[in-house]
Amino acid sequence: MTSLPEGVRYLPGYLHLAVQRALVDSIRAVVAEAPLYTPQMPKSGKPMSVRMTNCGELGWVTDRDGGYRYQAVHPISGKPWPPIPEQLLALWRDLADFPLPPQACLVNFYVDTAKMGQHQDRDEKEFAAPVLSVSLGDDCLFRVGGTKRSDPTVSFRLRSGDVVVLGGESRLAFHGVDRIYPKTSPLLPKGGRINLTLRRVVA
Ligand code: MD3
Ligand code: FE
Repeated sequence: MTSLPEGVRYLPGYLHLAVQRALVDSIRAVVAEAPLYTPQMPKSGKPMSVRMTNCGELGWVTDRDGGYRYQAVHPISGKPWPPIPEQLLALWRDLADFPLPPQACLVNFYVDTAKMGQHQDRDEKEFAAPVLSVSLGDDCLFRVGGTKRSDPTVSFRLRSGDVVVLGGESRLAFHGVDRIYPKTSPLLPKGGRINLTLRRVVA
């Protein structure tokens, strides 16, 4: 496979540096309210290498006993997630082509050695809404396939400021992050990569 699945809108360099910096400030404020935690895989309890938090009325969480799910509160503090920053709501209005606002924003933080295995995003009930992804900080090698795990895959680099809108067929495509390229962006002083995904969870 040489091209992206149907329904992917890949917008390299969509966010200017000043906007990326402002977003990092907003995410720092989110993380101050709702600290990054280490999610666990369902059943095995194996820790993920990516740390996570959320903003919005719902957040995606996972732990050994509860598995993958959306919930209204932080799994450790028990407090409601902070609101989604206005810049992200505006980005959704501009790009999502969906009449309702996002309900969840998952914040993924990757250290140099972190990765995310191939998976589908299917814990939402609303598949008509796209997933909107924002990358900040170091580059990563991203890999996407088809709607079956055995489908061929294509790899590409995601860079700071890139936005991807996943609609149509691609909404249920297998995808994952194979590696981070350390020190490829000066945006985060201590390095690493942040990925934000805006989602509609229930109709
Ligand atoms: C899906 N995050 O949180 S989002 C996730 O970079 C997740 O942290 C990844 O997968 C991350 O569930 C990827 C960006 C993305 C880009 C292109 C895709 C997701 C895609 C193409 C098809 C399907
Ligand atoms: Fe995903």
